[in-house]
Amino acid sequence: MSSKREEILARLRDCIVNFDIDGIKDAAREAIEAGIPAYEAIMEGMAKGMDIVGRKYEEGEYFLAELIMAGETMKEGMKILEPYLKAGDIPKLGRVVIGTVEGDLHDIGKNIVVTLLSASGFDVIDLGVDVTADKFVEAVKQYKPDIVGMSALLTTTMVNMKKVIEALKEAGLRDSVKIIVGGAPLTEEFAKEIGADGYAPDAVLGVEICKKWASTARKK
Ligand code: B12
Repeated sequence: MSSKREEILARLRDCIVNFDIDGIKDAAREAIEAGIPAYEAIMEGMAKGMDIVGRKYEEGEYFLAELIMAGETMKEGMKILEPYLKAGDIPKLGRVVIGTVEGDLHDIGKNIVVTLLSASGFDVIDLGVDVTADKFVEAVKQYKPDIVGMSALLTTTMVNMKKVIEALKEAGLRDSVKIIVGGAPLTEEFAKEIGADGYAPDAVLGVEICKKWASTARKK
């Protein structure tokens, strides 16, 4: 049983690293048939694969296309494993409310961030695109997230991130969340200027920052 378990978990991991969509479906089904809890198959199998993909991306061996393909492969595996997850099975790292800011319809990058955050164990509420400051404020009231993520791809819309932060301040909610921003035209300097807590030039580094925040929050 134990070696069979190891073999299936290794296959789940390798299928993510090699973007093997057919393979991941077979491996996910076999995991269930072999009695491996869905949670273990996700965290000890697929998520380990995503860690490797993230490292390869940082080292320049993989590029954006590979990140997207790994994310798609993970989604296919999740479709099979998710129905077997028991409520409360996954100890969540925290909750993230994320969206592309008002006036901006670009969501490819934001969606990668969403996929990687989910794969890392965050509970992610994706507000979609063209999200107004009011919608962000409402979502923070409703979902009480630990982190708010914002994406912008246009120089004309990145300024709307500041509006969201101001609106959160006005609603008395600013200090209840950490704020991370990203998107091609942004810089670390801009993020500081608007009062965000973090900025990342890519999804992998963004998730690392969120994980760091989650671990310091747990230590408190
Ligand atoms: C695809 C695309 C579109 C698609 C969007 C489809 C979609 N569903 O997203 C469509 C065709 C709709 C589009 C429309 C427009 N676009 Co356009 N588009 C692009 C393009 C080619 C690629 C963007 C992209 O997806 N990149 C790939 C993703 C993965 O990268 P990314 O978004 O940067 O995300 C990564 C990081 O930035 C980071 N990240 C992103 N968000 C976040 C959030 C957080 C919290 C964190 C931590 C990290 C993070 O992680 C991601 C992964 O590592 C870019 C050019 C370019 N090369 O960037 C132009 C570009 C962004 N568009 C541009 C323009 C001008 C427009 C239009 C105004 C064109 C027009 N005249 O109609 C419209 C605007 C529509 C609107 N209101 O939003 C300009 C912007 C110029 C500027 N500086 O403002 C660009 C730069 C093209 C150019 N060179 O002129 N576009």
